[in-house]
This record gives sequence, structure tokens and C-alpha cells, in this order.
Amino acid sequence: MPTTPPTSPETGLEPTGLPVHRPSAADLARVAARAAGELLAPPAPVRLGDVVPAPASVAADPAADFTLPADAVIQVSADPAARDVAVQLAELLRPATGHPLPVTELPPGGDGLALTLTGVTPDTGTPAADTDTAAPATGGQTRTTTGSVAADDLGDEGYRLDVTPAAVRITAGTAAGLFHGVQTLRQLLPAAIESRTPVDARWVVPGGVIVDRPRFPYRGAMLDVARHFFPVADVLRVIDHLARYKLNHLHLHLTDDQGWRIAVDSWPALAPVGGATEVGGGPGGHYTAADYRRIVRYAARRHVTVVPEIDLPGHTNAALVAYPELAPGKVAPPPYTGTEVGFSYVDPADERTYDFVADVLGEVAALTPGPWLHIGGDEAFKVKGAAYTGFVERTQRIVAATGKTVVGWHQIAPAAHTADRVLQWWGTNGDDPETAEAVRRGARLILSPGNHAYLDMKYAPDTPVGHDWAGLIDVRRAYDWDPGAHLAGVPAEAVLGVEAPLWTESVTTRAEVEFMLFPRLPALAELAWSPRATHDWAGFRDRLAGHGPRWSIAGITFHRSPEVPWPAERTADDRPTARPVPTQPGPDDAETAAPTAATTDG
Ligand code: TNX
Repeated sequence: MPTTPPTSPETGLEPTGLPVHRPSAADLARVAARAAGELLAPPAPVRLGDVVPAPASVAADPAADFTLPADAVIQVSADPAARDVAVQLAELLRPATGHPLPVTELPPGGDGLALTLTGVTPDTGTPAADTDTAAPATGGQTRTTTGSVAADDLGDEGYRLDVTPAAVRITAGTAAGLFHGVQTLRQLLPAAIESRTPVDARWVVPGGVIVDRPRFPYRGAMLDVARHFFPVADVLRVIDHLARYKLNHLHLHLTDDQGWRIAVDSWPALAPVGGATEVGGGPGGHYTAADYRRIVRYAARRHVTVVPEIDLPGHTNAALVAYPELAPGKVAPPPYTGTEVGFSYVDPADERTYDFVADVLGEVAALTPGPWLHIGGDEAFKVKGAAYTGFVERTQRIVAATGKTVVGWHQIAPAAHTADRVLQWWGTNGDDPETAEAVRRGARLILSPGNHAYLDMKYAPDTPVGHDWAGLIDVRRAYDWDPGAHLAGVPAEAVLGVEAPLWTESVTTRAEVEFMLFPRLPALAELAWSPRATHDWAGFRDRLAGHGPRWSIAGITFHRSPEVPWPAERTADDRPTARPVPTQPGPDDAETAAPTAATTDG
């Protein structure tokens, strides 16, 4: 507020300070927007440690808060992948702040900068030397070091965030690390940053230093697009949710009894015939190669790797409807829209089956830039013993010939080891000698225990969607287990990571997907990212609570789990008119506007 009476003609005030005009509509709008912004901003600034997943190391300095000025500039090193992270940061911050936030190249020795991404040396996995020029946090510093990460040991995905009154600086050895640092910065701003329309808030970032890197390299979620089909826009939105919580893999369950969801040129009836059904009899659908490329490209820009699954030899009714020659007895089964499992299989005794497997896996591998190819292998109840292991071993060799690394559900454990293979544990008893033995022979493990990580399980008996065969999974159950010590006889070193599968027999809409994901997905993301030393239910619950308003503003549907102390949402009576109405917009096509989306889809 001015302290002396304005005299300028532009203000409309006489030297006496008396107004000669009524305030303009624009002035009134500005005042209203500011008032709205103050109401929207949380009563206290976000604390530096209020991040999900919990960072490895947090040293708060309350004397060093940074306020984003309207003329802030995002400066970034010349590396194209780093520049794209800066562009994405600008895209995240512009809608709510209304600030232009131009992205410019970092000048040598640049100082006093608003936001700086520095130090990227691509593909080395180590941070560049002498990049950490930020002033160390001083004065009134409170240190909460919960894990230990040296600033020079950020690895492939770590980052360092320095917040001082003069600058916010993110330093990383890779663009992925910068991207994760940007997600942390996003959470440190007031919740109103999630608004898609301008909010006149004070954009304060709490002062101090975070040094952070993940516990496990594989952090993922699975979406079953076979039981119910989800259009590309829904998948892109799920990728956004993953990226927010530093998850870096999206497993797509592309085929099952109820639908085949990916176009295959060499077997052209698979998608249009096998994809025309879904659970409950709806129209189904499938992704064209262009759709799939778009998903992969969108994910890559957010440092998420797509893991495609072609479920074999069971869960194949939809393929058999399209190609009866693959069926035992060569008779086409009727299309299936129920929810039973374990009845269908491709004939392991017919050579034509292996042409099919090689053609399909070859095409899917060629469309997929990531290293993984998931072959399912679960619940093939009718292919037993040597017929099953023989089929899996041959399929593993076919995967190896595509240059990909094989992933399969843990039922493939008895098949012979093949280089680098990965088993995905979905059991519920934490004990399986066959899986432990496969690990001793060299397999690595992704942990998706059904009784902790299955996001299709209900939260409580009255949850309107979902199953309960693996038990009820409330937020605490999703959070309270240790992936490093979960499976008997499997050492932490064999654990590649954690994945949260969402099966969709009962999940039919985008809102239902989000309802099952939130708030459990962030709980599982924290298990996958944060050092075990940070594990603390009470602390997690409190940090998680602050995300409710963010999801509301972003239009994300979530379950208001009674275990989490959600802050009261404002009621209509005291809500400023500028409060954004929650909507569920699809992700935009910003990736096509970006100059340097990391993609290899050609
Ligand atoms: C088991 S988990 C399955 C899926 C079902 C799911 C339902 C696994 C590898 N197979 O086919 O959709 O249970 O919860």
C-alpha cells in the first residue's frame, strides 16, 4: 500500500487524495483477485519437509524463504533435455501465477536468479563438478536429516534444491533428477499453484536445502486397460499423476480375456476383433500404433518409462476370438465379458503359437523405447508343468531376441533363468520358495504384494468399487510395509522396486481410477522413493493431508480416507468467487509444442 497520497493523473487522485473517479472495473478486479488469493493461500507457508515422497535430507532455514517475483526468469543450462524440464516448470507455474516466466539460457556465473536449473551432464549419471554455487543456508537453520545423501552423490535421478531469498536453484546430474526436483518445488509452493487460472497469491517457497535421491530405481503403477478400455487422454492423465510423485514406470496391461488393446500389423484382427469387448459388454477399444507412440512420448517427456504387457499363455481369450488357429482344438471361443480368470490359453504345442508370440512381441518391442517387455505368465491354470515352463522359456528367448529385458508375474519363477529377468511378486503371504529360488538364480524382483499394493482392493467394506480378495487396503496398509524386507529369503539388493497395479474389472471411469489411486498411490510412491529411515506413519499422514487441497484444486478425484487429517475445505459461504471450480480436464498436447521431448519413437 502507498504511504503517501498519490498525485499522479493515472491514479485518478487529486493532490488532496480525494478520488475524482470511481475505481475502474480493472482496478476492482485486481483488488478482488488479490483478496481471493489471500483466502486461497494456506494460513502458514508450506514447510520444507512437507514433501511426498519424503526427501532423503531436509535442512530448513526459515530465514531464507524465497518469494517468486512477477518478473522471474527460469534460467537453465544449454542441454536440450534440461531445457525441456525448464519449459515444463514454466508450464506448471504460469497458469496460477499469471507470470510470463521466460526460459533463458544460464549465463556463466549467473547470480541473483529466480529459478535456476544447473549442472546437467547428460548420460553420465553423476552431477557436473562445480555446479553447486548456491549460498549455503544460514541463520535460524533447522536440520532434519532423515536419510543421508551427499550433494555429490545424486545418482541417475537425484537432485539438490537450494532455496535462498535470492534464488531457487535445482541441481542434478541428469534431466530426470531436475524433473524430480521440479516436482518437489511444485509441492513447496502454496496449494493454489494447482489452479489453472491466475490467483493473486504470494508465491513463497520455504528456505533451506533438500538433497534427495530414490531408494529403488523402479517405481511404478500398472493400469489394466484390458478389462475396461481407457482412452489415450485418461492414460496421459495417469502419467501426470505418476510424475507428481516421482514414479518412473507405467506398466500397461494391454491384453486379457476381455480385450486386446494394441494394434498389431502382422495379426491385424487382434485389435479390431479382439478389442471390441470389455467387462460388462461395453464397446472396448484399442490403441493404434500412433496412439501408443503418443503415450510413450508423453511419458518420456515426464521421465516415465512405459512397460507394455502382453499376457501369455493364459488370459488370451480375446486373441483366440480373433484367431481361432491359436486355440487348442482350433475352435473360436465366444467373446468374454465376465471377470473369471484362468480358463483361456494359446496352444503351447502348436508352432503357429510361437509365430504369433514372436510377431506380436517384435512389433510391441519396436514401438517401445524402454528396456522392458512384460510377458504376463499369471494364472495359466490349464498349461501345467513342463508345458508351461517350456512355453515361458521359449518366450523369454523371443524377448531376448528383441533386445528387451523380460518381466513376468512371479508364476514364471520355475522357468529357467535368463539374463536380467525380473519377476513381479503379487502374492499375499510374503513367502514363496520358488520365487526366492529364482532370485538366487539371478532374477530381480518388483514388489506388488496383493495385500498392500493392489489398488483395485477396496479401502473399506463400503468402498463403492473394487474387490477384497486380497483384503481391504486402507492408506496405512498401503504404507506400512518394507519392500526391502518383504519376501522371505529375498535380500533388499535383489529388489528392483515397487509397483502399484490397478486392475479394472470394476473400475470404469477416469474418476474411479483416480479414486482408487488417491491417496494410496502417494503412499506406495513414498515406499519406493524414500530412504527407510524416513518411514513414519504419523508424519506421512500429516504430509499427505496437505495434498487434499492440491487435488481438489487440480480437479483430481480422491478418497477422503478417515485416517488422514485432511484440512477443512472452505464452504461455499466463505469461498472467494475466484476459487477455481474443480474440473477434470484432459492433459493438453503441450508435449508436441516442446522443442526437445525426449523420445525415440521416430
Ligand atoms: C489377479 S494379479 C490377477 C488379475 C486380476 C486381479 C484382480 C494377477 C497377475 N492376476 O488377472 O485382475 O487378480 O484383483
